[in-house]
Amino acid sequence: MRLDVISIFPEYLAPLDLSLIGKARRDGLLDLHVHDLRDFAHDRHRTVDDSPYGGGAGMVMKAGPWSEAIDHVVTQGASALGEPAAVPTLVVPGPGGEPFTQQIARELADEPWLAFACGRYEGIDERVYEWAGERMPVRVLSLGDYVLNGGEVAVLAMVEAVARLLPGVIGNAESLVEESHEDGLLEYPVYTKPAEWDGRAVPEVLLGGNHRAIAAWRQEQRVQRTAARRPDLLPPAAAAAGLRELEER
Ligand code: 6GU
Repeated sequence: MRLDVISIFPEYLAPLDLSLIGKARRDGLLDLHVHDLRDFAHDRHRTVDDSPYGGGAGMVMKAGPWSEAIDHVVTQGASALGEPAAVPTLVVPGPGGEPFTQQIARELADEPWLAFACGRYEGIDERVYEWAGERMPVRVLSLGDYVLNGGEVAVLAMVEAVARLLPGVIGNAESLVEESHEDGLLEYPVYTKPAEWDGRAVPEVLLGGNHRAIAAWRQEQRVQRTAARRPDLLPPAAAAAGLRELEER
């Protein structure tokens, strides 16, 4: 998979050299390119922002540098892929986007080429979204209902969520299946040695070898935990039943 990231803080993406993502890059599974938006601003101060039409607080990112940067990414990427007509899916992280979920991570993991546009300040001139949308698929995606200073941290999260789904990135593919959000429930609690720690015992069922009993216990724990922490993930009746059971303990 090819990944391009455009940012005014390219150094913010340095963690993508580390851990599993760094290894995936060195193994040739991920071809990641980070671009400095300011390279596409042509005045002496390399200006990428200006005051908003209509007034208001903060600054808005200018359309010109963004269209040039995206054009550069498209041209360079298409040539590197040997497909002159190829375009990336453009992902624009922002608090006003569609919620980024495991389902969307799976969809993005099926794409051969993603480009991320990291906005800062009050956002990017709206005409960039229109212009890009006439040339490539565009997805505006949010990590959740809170505000970050820019898209860079969101890109770190999204790239990690997507890259770990690519074949070969995670050694043990089974660990991908039994995970929170893969089937709509949160993960069950896990324990390791010692069997007693701080006067706290590991649940008895896990110490015996009854695999059916263990699977049943884990599934019940997943429902309980989802009802307690994320009732929004359950059908209303299941959420209510799960909570009743919790209260009865
Ligand atoms: Cl994706 N970007 C920014 N700037 N803030 C956010 C976000 C994204 N998701 C939640 N808050």
